[in-house]
Amino acid sequence: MSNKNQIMQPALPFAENALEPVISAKTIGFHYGKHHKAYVDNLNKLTAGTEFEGLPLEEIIKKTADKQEHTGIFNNAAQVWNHTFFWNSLRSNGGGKPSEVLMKKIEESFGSFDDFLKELTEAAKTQFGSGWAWLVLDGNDLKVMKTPNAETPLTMGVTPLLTIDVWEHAYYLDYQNKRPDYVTTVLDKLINWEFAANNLK
Ligand code: MN3
Repeated sequence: MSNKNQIMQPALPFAENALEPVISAKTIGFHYGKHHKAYVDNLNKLTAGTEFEGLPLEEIIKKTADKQEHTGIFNNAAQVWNHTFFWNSLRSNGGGKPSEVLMKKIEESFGSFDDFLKELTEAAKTQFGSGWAWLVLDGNDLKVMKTPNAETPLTMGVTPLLTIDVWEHAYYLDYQNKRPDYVTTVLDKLINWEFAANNLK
């Protein structure tokens, strides 16, 4: 059952096994096929017949942020958006260094690329419980942020450039409790700097 008013789950931008061995096909299968899909399905159930049915995803997120009576819709909508953004933040044979324009911006904002990596890694490691680590553009400066649960920089007046999902479901099958190993390996091998650079424009 589907109709034109429903939010669709975008296709993965890579094959389920494309990120191996850093993230297994099994993890991607559950994460995209069960977790991400459940947020899409729940969102469509919760918005059916409401003022939010048929609105673009970003609009649903912005209209329900910080509204206690719409927490359920916000959480599912933001998680749909955050996950799609996360898939695009990754690629096989990613990692390495960003291209010139983004690199220059990173050096201006953080001092050096290594200092930036340190700060992003620290944010991802220390986000208490479930959440996300982000690189965002705030005015003219790049910043590292972390958000709990479904919270998203999209509602905070900044432009997200890339994200890392640090909910346990993102890494537990492959890394168990070793979140730091997951984070450093993803940054080293999978981060899609081209995607981040394109979000700068
Ligand atoms: Mn997730």
